[in-house]
Amino acid sequence: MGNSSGSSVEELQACESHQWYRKFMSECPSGLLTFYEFKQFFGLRNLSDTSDAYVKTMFATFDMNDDGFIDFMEYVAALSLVLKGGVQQKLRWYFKLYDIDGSGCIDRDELLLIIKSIRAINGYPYEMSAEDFANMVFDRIDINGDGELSYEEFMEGVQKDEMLLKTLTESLDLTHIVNKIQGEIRGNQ
Ligand SMILES: [Ca+2]
Ligand SMILES: [Ca+2]
Ligand SMILES: [Ca+2]
Repeated sequence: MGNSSGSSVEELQACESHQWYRKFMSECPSGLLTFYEFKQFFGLRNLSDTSDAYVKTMFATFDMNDDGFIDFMEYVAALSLVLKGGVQQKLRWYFKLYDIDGSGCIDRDELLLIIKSIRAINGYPYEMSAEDFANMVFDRIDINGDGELSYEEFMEGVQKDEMLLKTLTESLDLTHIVNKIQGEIRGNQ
């Protein structure tokens, strides 16, 4: 990152935060986003049961104090992760998201559910079946072959593997959704 343009970048970010704050407060005057409002906010409609469960898990990882609502601080934390977070930071968050039962490992069923949900949300066809894709992930990064991905296996394996990194991180499409909303915010100025 260059230092010469630092101040203008910060100004831009401050300006954007303000826009995001306005959007948050206009769509959610109470200051607390429920799961239903969360889906509305990100334009997620008519989700299948699988996708709905996935988005609910996503909501839960953003709801850091587990009170069932996303407040403005949690919203800002989520946005800054999506917009400015580094790879490590994002992967840590993905691990938490994918480990649905919070056991500290991602098992095959959890990964399969995630892959299916991501595909349902993205809504375009894939060459490889979700089952084959899950098996491939385990072949590549379940180093000790116990059928579960530990935090270390996930962090190291995904970072070393360009294709998995791209698929597992870009496929969440939250960045894409956020970019879309940013476009709308800019358009309304
Ligand atoms: Ca909360
Ligand atoms: Ca688990
Ligand atoms: Ca393992």
